[in-house]
Amino acid sequence: MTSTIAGKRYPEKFGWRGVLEEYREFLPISVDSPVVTLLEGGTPLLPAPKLSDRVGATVFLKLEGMNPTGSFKDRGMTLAISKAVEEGAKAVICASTGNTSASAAAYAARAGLPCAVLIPEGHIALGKLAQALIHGAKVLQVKGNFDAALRIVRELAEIVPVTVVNSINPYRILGQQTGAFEVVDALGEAPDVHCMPVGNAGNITAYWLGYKHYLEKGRANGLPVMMGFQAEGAAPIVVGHPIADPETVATAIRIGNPASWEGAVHAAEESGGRIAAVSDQEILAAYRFLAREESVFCEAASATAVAGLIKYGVEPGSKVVCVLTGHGLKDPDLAISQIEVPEVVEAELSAVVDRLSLQ
Ligand code: AN7
Repeated sequence: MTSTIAGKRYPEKFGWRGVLEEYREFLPISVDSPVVTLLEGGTPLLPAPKLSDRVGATVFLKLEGMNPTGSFKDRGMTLAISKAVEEGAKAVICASTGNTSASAAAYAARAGLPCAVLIPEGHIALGKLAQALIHGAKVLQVKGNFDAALRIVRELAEIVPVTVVNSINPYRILGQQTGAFEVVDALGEAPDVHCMPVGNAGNITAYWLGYKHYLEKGRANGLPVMMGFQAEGAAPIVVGHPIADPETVATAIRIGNPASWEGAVHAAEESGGRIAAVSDQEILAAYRFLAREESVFCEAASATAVAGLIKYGVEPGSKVVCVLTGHGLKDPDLAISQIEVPEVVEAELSAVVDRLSLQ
């Protein structure tokens, strides 16, 4: 038996083939469409026993940090870049709080396309900047926030021939639906409650679309209640108007005017869920809890999903999925700020024995 990846034949036991090949029938690609893939998706759905005990439910963590560039963005980027190639794009561009730029840079490099990136000066995690740069993107730091950078990207695309790969590109959302497909495939049914962070609101829009799409196709027998969480200082959807100066420790979701605002509101309303806010303190507490109790090192933005679950709770016994959108290693500075810096000792057995209370 063989299977196809990006137009080439591989042995069946090669394994996971990336989201476009695995979910081809649910996505807008034809047999002739080019497939630019880094074998994204197929991420673990990890049971979380301590968190389950804490909230009185059965909780699973969707580890999106296990994607090729360390975040969920790869699911949408494989489709957006594949389509850009199919449509003869000459270059791609995005504004980003970090993860979109890392993913765009990697997939553009794979496709041999130039990639430009606008980031808010001084407000992206160093690991993400390193990724965009090492994959060869042309990076500009804008003296403003994400919303300003996205506005410039939209305006630029009107006057130069460049394909925007932010989630205003519909292929990004369509590709990100595959996260919902995988959750249902892993559980054998839709969860009761789905918790996730909300920044530019593309991902909650995509998951809701994906759950509904799978139900329509007869692959699921129900729909979850969608719970989206914003950081208190960057919670435009919760307060009901754009925020001019969003601020939060979770820099990935430091966004004041989300592009998919309507999509998030629709997902919450139609599913009987809500969009709610959590404080930076609550986010950091969830971030430490996940690392210490569940051995999952995720981004602060990702921990927002769990902070919201802990704060707002669920019906006892519910089956809950929290999407942990990005890997903690992207921002080691934040992790270090949350712990005590290791003590320095002499290179002698006695000095080490004295300091470690192991006896
Ligand atoms: C780890 O990279 O917006 O609500 O420019 O990196 O779909 O925006 C990142 C967003 C959650 C929010 N978790 O998702 C970008 C960017 C992480 C993220 C979100 C982001 P959306």
